Amino acid sequence: MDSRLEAVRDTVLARNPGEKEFHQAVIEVFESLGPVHDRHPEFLEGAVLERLCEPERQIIFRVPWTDDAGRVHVNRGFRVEFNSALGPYKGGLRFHPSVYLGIVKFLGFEQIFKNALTGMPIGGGKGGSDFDPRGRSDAEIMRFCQSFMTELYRHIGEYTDVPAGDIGVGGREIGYLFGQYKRITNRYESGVLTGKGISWGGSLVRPEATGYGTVIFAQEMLKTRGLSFDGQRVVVSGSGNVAIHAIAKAQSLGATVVACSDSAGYIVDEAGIDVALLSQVKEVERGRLTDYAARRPGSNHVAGDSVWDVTGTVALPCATQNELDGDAAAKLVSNGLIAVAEGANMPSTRSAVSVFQEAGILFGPGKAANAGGVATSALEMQQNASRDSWSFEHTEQRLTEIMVGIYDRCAATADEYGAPGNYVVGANIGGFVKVADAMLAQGLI
Ligand code: NDP
Ligand code: 2IT
Repeated sequence: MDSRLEAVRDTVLARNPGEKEFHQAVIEVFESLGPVHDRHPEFLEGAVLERLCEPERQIIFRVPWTDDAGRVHVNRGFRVEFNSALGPYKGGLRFHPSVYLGIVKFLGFEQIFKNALTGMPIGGGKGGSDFDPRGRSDAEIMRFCQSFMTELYRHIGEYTDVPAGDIGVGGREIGYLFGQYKRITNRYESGVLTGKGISWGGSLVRPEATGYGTVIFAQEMLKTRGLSFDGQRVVVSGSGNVAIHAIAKAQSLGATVVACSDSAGYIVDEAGIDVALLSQVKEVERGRLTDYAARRPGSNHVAGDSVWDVTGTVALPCATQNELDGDAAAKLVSNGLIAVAEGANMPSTRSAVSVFQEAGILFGPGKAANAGGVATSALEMQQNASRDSWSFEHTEQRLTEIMVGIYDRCAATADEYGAPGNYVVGANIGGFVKVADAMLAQGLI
């Protein structure tokens, strides 16, 4: 890391003790930014990095709710409004027992650069709760969401902060959250949340957008080697929103997706994952991958072990942070890997990224490769602002253009800074310069 940035890094680490995922995300970005500060000394003089690492506002609140037996539970809610240089804070809500401030801040920090790369007018934020939705009834989910929004509503708005989904938050949760916001404020403010249902202000393609976008980004990388998805053997982690649509898109382009996972294990299906069955099991029935294996002849379920043990030419990590470490990366490389595109946020550890880069693997970092979700959220905001709704074809075309644009920006920026093919450098510098310029233009805020 550039020595001028080390002191800033040390201060950030000391001011935010115990937040290891936030530290990791900050260090990973700082490692790319030395050359930028040679060209732009005004960023150092304006203390842009110091300001960027300190969220504009952090909200932590109590979320009390009752289960179906009438027992009272208390969870913790978060919304970190990280940076509004480019637009209202924008980013998802995550409901998962692992959520604490360090996770929300890593996600919010990544979101600043990701959102800048989309070229859309959106700042960066993230939120969530340590609530565990697993095994909860719809009525329990609804009461939790209503309680969560009863505090959150005063901090958000279409021009202020626009949450959406992430792990554990999908269309059902956004519905309950929107209903409570409307009830408290007496406003039908469509643009306050994205990921809404299609009949009440949502956008076509938003459910598919992150997974589709990840595959589009991977396809652009493959083209540089004269390759496409046709004939690739793809391994995917996760089996939620991002994973399911990444699998569908990769297979529509001629790949065979032979494996996907959840937190209990993975399935191998050499004939190619049956997306309709996977969606039925995971999205409709909210079941487990063992249910898929039981109903799909020729597939098998492996409990416990890592999905990265499965041989593939393309890997799409679409589950969670730090799910792919250096050992897994080395195994994938020795098994013939060509490309990795991150559908999840920071799924590869720093040592995994080094292994991929040293082996010459095409590597698309999450803040670029998974930006299709938030970009389509911005398209949802556009439709809401103009009280319009676009066709699937038009919206998908816009998504494709945005993803190719993000790829081109990452590739061109990597070239410009003397690191051709290094999309980590391209994404970090491309996102940072845009936000830094806007921050300086807006004065000391
Ligand atoms: P879902 O809740 O729909 O699915 C999450 C999947 O990841 C599930 O298969 C889940 O398994 C698995 N998973 C979650 N946590 C863990 C864990 N600690 N260990 C192992 N597996 C885990 O979430 P999404 O698909 O929306 O999100 C997946 C990733 O994509 C996240 O990193 C998210 O931040 C990122 N992302 C999401 C976007 C979106 O639009 N939804 C946009 C951009 C990025 P199980 O069911 O067993 O918990
Ligand atoms: O990580 C992400 O980009 C998301 N979870 C989507 C955010 C959004 O506002 O659509």
